[in-house]
Amino acid sequence: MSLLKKIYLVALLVLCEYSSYAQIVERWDKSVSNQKVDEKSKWFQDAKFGLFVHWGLFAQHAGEWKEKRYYGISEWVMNRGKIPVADYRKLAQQFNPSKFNANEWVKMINDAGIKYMVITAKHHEGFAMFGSKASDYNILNTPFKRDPMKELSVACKKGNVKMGFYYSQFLDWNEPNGGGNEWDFIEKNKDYKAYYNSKSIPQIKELLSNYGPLGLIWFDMPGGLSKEETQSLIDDARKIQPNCLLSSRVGQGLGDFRDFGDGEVPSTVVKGPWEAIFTHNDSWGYSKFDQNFKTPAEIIHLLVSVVSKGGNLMLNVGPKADGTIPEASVKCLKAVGGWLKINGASIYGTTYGPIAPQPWGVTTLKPRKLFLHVNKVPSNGVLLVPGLNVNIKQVSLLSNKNKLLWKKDKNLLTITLPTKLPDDINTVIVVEYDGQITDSYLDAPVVVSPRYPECSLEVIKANPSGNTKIIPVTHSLYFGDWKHTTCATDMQSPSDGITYNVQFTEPGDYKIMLEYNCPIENSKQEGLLQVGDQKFYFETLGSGSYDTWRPLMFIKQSVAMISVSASGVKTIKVSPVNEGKAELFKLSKIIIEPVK
Ligand code: H79
Repeated sequence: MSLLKKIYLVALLVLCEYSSYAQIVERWDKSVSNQKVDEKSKWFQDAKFGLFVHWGLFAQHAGEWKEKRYYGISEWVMNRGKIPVADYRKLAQQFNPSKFNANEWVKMINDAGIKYMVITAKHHEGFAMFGSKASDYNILNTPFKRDPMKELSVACKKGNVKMGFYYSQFLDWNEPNGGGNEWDFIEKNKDYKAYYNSKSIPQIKELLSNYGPLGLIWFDMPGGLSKEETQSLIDDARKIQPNCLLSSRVGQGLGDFRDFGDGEVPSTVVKGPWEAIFTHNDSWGYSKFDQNFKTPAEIIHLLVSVVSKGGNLMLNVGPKADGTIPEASVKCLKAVGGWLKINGASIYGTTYGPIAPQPWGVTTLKPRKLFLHVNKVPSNGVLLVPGLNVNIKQVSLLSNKNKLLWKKDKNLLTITLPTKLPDDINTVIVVEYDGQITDSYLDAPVVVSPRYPECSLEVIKANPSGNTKIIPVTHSLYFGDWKHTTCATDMQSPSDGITYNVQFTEPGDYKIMLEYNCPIENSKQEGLLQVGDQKFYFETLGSGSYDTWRPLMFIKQSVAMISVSASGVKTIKVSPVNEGKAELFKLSKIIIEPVK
């Protein structure tokens, strides 16, 4: 098998591993409400916000090797550049993060409202960022000579931050028997078990033995072990620290909490402990060539969206080789912390929101308290909250406790917002109630209101028919910086398609657009949009091919103008007209825009 083909196969396997959540998350899972919180993972489920830290020798090259700039994830440069072990190891001779200060990091974490930190003890490059007897390729043998993991574990304990270690258990490009390096070593000579026994398992034991109680070990990229062997690795870890959680990437379907793909939020509520991992920019390790940092508003919206589905957000920063954290990340974390200081009650210790996402935002829940996260303000200042079959006691702003006017008609709560909301990014409203809210997340129609510039019907809320699949489509922009878009795919014959129930809150005229990806060669096929019994035929346009290694380009096509004469529920359906040579398109959403 050619090397290229092999890389491609590995990539496919990895992508499958990373984006297979469609198989494991039952869509709109009705049993979610009976979620049982395991005592051991309670702290994790309550924490909601973690800091991921990717720090290693890759911070020293920072994406640049021999005057070549590598765009994309910097921690993979050794692999990408096929850098010989002997050359790469020289980085260790210069590594001296003299500005590193564990207490400053923990202060930043505390100020950001972050409850746990997971730092790379060893990434795929093989270098241990801790003092290790199992391998001399470790930070004590650099000019730095200190063990930053020790310093961090002490500082975290003082600052009440749970500490966790990332450990890449299979890939190790420094070792002849480790996974991944086939430019220095010959694959057929590798003895993965020998690697596990001589380095990986001993180092995992060192981490569990020498740094006090750990919140979790974050494994990544499983390989080389059977289910029994993986279980035995887990048993060994449990013997040392029974309460330490292990990430699902330990492999073989095992582990205590679930991680999705890098940079992926599942499209719906997911039961049990889970985490979405995102990096602040596109690279995990520090890169000199990545300025694509998310703004505080983007992070707050991401956090709220993840928490409303029942998960944690673990946000990554990449410290530099001098031990400092990039200014953009420090500033952003501070701003997010400012928001959490005021609105933390609507995040920590909550469970997923029972109300389906609305045009204004999402919800989170505590017993007798429903939190409304208002990301977008309706133009008439009137907020509609459907699906509330409970007695409302009081509605108020979380930040200043000001009471708001409200009325309830059947299950629809109407709230009058003040002219100026306390927070432009996300204002939280507390609805206090009696009784048990029914989970309308599962079957509520998608709400369309003319009081917003546009309403998106995300495909996850559609019912697929025939062979249609609703799955995350994965691609990367530069190299390994995965992005995931949930799409309706495999609509190839008239019996395939997706249907929505859409609740129009008011009569009016609306423009309907489809957002999709369609390779030029598959374009010019006919599709049909049905709104109630009105039919709108259209021909697909080409937006560029789908390729995992390139940006996924979407096109917006306007296919209908409709007049809604009364508020109420309508069905909207999209399907191919003919038996196609290929799928109609990858549909990401239907956009409904009030005509102004
Ligand atoms: O630590 C960060 C990444 O370095 C790590 N996970 C996050 C948390 C990670 N390791 N592997 N992967 C993510 C997925 C690997 C995908 C691959 Fe590829 C596809 C390996 C080979 C082809 C990405 C693209 C890396 C090289 C090309």
